[in-house]
Amino acid sequence: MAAEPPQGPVVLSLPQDVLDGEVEEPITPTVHTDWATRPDPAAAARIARYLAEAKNPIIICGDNMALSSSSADDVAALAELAGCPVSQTASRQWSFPTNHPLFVGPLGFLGGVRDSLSGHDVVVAFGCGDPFMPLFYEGGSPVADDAVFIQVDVNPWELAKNYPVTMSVLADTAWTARDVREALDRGLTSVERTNCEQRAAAITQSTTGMRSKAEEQLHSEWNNTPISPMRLMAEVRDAVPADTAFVGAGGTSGRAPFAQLIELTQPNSFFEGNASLGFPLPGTLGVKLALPDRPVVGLLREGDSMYSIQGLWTAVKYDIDVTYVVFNNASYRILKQGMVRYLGASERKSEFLGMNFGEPAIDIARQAGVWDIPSARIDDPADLAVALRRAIDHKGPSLVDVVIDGSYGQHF
Ligand SMILES: Cc1ncc(C[n+]2csc(CCOP(=O)(O)OP(=O)(O)O)c2C)c(N)n1
Ligand SMILES: [Mg+2]
Repeated sequence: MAAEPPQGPVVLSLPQDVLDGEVEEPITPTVHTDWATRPDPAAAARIARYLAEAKNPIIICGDNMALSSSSADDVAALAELAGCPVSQTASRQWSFPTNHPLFVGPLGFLGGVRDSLSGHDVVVAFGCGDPFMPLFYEGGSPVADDAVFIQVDVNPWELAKNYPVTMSVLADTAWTARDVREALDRGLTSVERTNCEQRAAAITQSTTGMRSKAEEQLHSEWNNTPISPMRLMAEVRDAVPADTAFVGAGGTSGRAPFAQLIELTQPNSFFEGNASLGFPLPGTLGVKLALPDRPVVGLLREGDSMYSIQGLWTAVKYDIDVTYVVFNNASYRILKQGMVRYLGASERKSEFLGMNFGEPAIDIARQAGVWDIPSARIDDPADLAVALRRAIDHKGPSLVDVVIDGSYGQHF
């Protein structure tokens, strides 16, 4: 059961008398089910037809793509032929190369999913589980009523469950992307092929523009004090080795800079864990244990870190070689943004109650110092590069706690 989709933790609960009992049982080896299934050719051909006739299609990637190692390449090849932008659900890991010219970034998070999908007449979700998880209820489906919505997943649990779908396909995401691409290639008329090529060129132009806008923003905020989250993310980007896996994205302050600046080029490079507080700090240790040959960097946030601060002890106890960078905005910033989004900016007439940490400061570097983890608290942008370099070079756990600009209106 644990080895079949969706995989993940399984709890076996045994009563005490069973635990105390003795049995004579032969131990039989485990045989893992080969679960990768190819889609029905008719289903693949139908998806291909929808894509061929679409005016403005979009592909959404999700966690379950990670269960088939070639999904990212296969979905990319399909998107290139179909002239399709590729987005990503707000989820635990990202399964598409973020430097791909057709990658347009993740779906809206604080309730902006409908905005992200507006104008798209064909939406194909690959391995997304529940594809839409906005923080705030948006009412109904974010897919337009007259749009085609197709779910493809290896796990049937969320297929056709919460939103009206045109098609739902239970199959391996890599196989499906490959078969749909082949069917599309066979079936495209020359006019359709030209439309696809023109769309791909237009999307590439737009994502190139988005990237240079991000670089401009970075440039304009470079010398800001307090430190701009854009600068911190860029310094992280420039300091880490190319095969680094990231855990967390530095909370609300880091989320947009992460999407704009960090290039994830291989699978298993990002584990967001954005939903439940307390995951990224110990999660970084878990990812390092699972990927011992890769550098692992936890992009923490200070509020979240306080939910599982004892993970620092575990890091020292087992000498786990990870680097932590804390996006310390001294606040529960997401709660401020959530209130503004929910009630509207005009409703905000007083201070945000209980959302600024104030004194005593949440000083994660001092927390790390308790167990002699090499750590630094940085508030001068000029000190960032050296501190990050030192932390990354250190063998064993290390931490850089960065005091950043926590103003709530930007970087989301
Ligand atoms: C276990 C748990 N408790 C409470 C929440 C509600 N919650 C979500 S985000 C947040 C504040 C996060 O603050 P911080 O980690 O500093 O990140 P920031 O928003 O400042 O980037 C809270 C209290 C939650 N998601 N999970
Ligand atoms: Mg915070």
